[in-house]
Amino acid sequence: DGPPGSGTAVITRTKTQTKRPSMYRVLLLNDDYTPMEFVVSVLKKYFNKGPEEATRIMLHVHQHGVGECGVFTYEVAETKVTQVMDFARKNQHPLQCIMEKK
Ligand code: TYC
Repeated sequence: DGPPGSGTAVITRTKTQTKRPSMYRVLLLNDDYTPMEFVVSVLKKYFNKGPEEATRIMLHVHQHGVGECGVFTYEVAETKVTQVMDFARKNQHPLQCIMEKK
């Protein structure tokens, strides 16, 4: 409570703890037309994967329909999706890149 008889309340403590940000998976989707080498190049260029990891992820997407490129905060995930979609469109490939909340 505040000063006696004032009819006011005083906030004595605000929340100090910082919340951890929500994390988002960035996924690649399979299609029948995007060349395998192009998908590998995307994983190297935008997700900092080496050649072996990039190939492993690409083959997983090719065989299972979808695969994870990485997990990021919202803004970073959104930027990756935009960059990959712009790069695919520029090269006239139908590759789809999406994000989903973990
Ligand atoms: N399925 C494609 C092919 O056979 C390769 C491919 C892999 C395409 C992964 C998209 O996200 C993808 N050329």
